[in-house]
Amino acid sequence: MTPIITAFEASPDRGKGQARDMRVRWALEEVGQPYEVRLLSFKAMKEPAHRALHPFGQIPTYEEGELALFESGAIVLHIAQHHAGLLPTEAVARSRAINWIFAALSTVEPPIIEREAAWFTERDKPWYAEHGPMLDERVRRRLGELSARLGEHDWLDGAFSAGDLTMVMVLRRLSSTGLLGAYPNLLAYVARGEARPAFQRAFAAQLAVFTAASGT
Ligand code: GTB
Repeated sequence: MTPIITAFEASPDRGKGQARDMRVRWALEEVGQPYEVRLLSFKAMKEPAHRALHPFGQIPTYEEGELALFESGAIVLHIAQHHAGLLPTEAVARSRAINWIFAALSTVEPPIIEREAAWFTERDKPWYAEHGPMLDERVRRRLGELSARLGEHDWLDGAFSAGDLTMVMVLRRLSSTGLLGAYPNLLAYVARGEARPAFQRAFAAQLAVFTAASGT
């Protein structure tokens, strides 16, 4: 059965691979699973039909027969668990790879999102002069720790896994900030992820949505 995912009809990043359907597209491409995409406007995302799938009225969702999922991490994990290629088969190594999915989403991503949200909503407020550097520092702390663990390895724990896919997507959120620049091994890690043919296909598919909508 071909899964159906949802994505932005008009992504604010103009299809540059930041919206979270990109994680799902990349995972599907890695395992060679074809998929369909239902594009949604911001209005449609908040309507009852979509909220029945996604209680928070967001993208991405994933439908496969009777199954409907609505968290990008859960969707990536589902894909990785049901197809070969994104998780080791050996149980201990598999659990460690899953551990990295959660580390990306629960430990590394939150300070990145908090920093970005504050920049969008508070940067003209008087307190931002103190708050902004503090949020930068929280991100740097996590990047330093991650950089130390990655060292000179290509991937976080052996072969490329769903943990790396999720971590690379989380780190890409910093692309426009310059914060990754202090960690050459993390920059190289993100570049290695982006160089994977499956990433390239997913990125092209997401960009094509914007290109088609804008007629460019
Ligand atoms: N925890 C959920 C998950 O991981 O699936 C979070 C899902 C989420 O944040 N979805 C966002 C959404 O639907 C899109 S991805 N937002 C619309 C809304 O809440 O009304 C977040 C996102 C959006 C846009 C950019 N961008 O343009 O750079 C980057 C990331």
